Amino acid sequence: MSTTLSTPELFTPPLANPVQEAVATAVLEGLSSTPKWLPAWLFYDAEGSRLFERITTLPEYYPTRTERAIFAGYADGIIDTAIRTWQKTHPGRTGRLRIIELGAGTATKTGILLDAAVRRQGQTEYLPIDVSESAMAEACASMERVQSGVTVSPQVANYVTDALEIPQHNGPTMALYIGSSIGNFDPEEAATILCNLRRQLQPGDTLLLGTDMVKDRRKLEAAYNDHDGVTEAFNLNLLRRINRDLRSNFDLARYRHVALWNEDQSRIEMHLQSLREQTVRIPALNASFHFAKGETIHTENSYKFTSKSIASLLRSASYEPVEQWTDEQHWFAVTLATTE
Ligand code: AVI
Repeated sequence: MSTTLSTPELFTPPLANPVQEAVATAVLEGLSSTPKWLPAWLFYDAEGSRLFERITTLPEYYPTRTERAIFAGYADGIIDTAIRTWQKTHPGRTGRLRIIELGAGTATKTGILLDAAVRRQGQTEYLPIDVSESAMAEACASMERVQSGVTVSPQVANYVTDALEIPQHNGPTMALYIGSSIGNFDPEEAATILCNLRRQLQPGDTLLLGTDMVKDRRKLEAAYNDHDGVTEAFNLNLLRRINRDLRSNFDLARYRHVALWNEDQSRIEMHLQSLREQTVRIPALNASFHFAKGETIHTENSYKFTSKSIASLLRSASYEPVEQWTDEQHWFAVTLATTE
């Protein structure tokens, strides 16, 4: 007996674009695993990015405003320390500080540091590096609108998977990786990202790393279980995105958002839990996935740090911590580290 690929059961129409192809690969791998998981980058379609922006303004979600307050309080000191660190390895030399950023910055947070650099040295070069061309265009437009004295040179690149290529510079470079974005990667992936960046930096250059800190479980869990349900919508939107990109039929009402502190791993875990036994068909993968009642899809890790774990992550990627700034309650930390 022969089967033909044109039967409705077996024919899978091709996907329209490379992003959908990447979604298909990730979903096939994650939902075929035990336990099931999905990578956190899937959150960030247009709606997911909008929901994340809302999360950063929620009363329970303290990281964004705490980091912003640290920048507001210490920006001049941060810029000064970065310049002095470089001067130690380049005695007698001068040069303008250049700021690069992994991820497209936002005018509000990164702008505070750029303002301080402009106050200190005048015209300042800023190079944001982001995988999303549209996020970059938006960030550049808002940055140039509000920021005089800043020259923006954007680069589109995937700094997680690819080696970076940053242009040479005659003077100090400070690389920003802020917002506790590093916390969404497992420790080995986090070290790889920082190592890739390290290869592009020169002796005396610096990395400014923003990290959310370990704290009371209730405070942590509240930040990921907000009263208005925005984080719940952000988590569930991942299924809506898969439905759209892969023509599947996830019923969002049959899953619930779960966010819990895992003390052993020092991370908040987000999951989507199946409220009943069910099978979901994903036509673009020509596959079906079975869910037991109570089974979960692990959708995100958000690692939380201590000063000690920050130092050991930095050292594992060949950086040496220079100075750390934090808020009164030690909820968030901003650490400057050098390549030597
Ligand atoms: C982007 N990232 C640092 C956020 C975090 O806190 O891990 C993503 C997020 N997930 C749920 N709320 C916010």
